[in-house]
Amino acid sequence: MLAQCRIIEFPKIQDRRGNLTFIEENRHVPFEIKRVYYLYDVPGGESRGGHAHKQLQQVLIAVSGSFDVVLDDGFSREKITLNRPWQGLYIPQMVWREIENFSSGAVCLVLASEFYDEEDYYRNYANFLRAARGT
Ligand code: T46
Repeated sequence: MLAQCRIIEFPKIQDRRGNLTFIEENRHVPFEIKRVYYLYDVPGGESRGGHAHKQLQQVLIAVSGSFDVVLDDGFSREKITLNRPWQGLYIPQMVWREIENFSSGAVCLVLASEFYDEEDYYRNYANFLRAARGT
């Protein structure tokens, strides 16, 4: 599953008045966008995430500032820094994620393929590992 995580480059319209990036479902992200949410005002040293999803696919974007995303598919781990508002990180289902090292003023915008459903979460790492490894 980690191999399916990837950085997506969105269109960037550069202008002397400032830059503009747009995102269209099923074109720039590989799913229909059913939900948008964002993380902001994250205190220094705090982290978010610490779970995986059974079905949900998401794209994370650092629309302001920067943060690190630690990805874990139950077999290997990788850390990716997001700090460019024209890039998104695609995360498919069954990938444990932790979001940490938020810069001051960072905003993490998330595009999600499904409505919010607590039943879709693995919030316990041992349970996630069992499911990911099929043990
Ligand atoms: C993820 C990272 C990046 C809702 O009611 N609706 C929502 O759409 C979401 C995302 C959360 N909630 C509720 C559920 C909890 O009572 O908000 C509370 C905090 O959620 P959570 O602890 O899951 O927040 P994060 O920042 O740890 O994780 C969230 C997403 O849940 C997760 O899918 O990938 O952001």
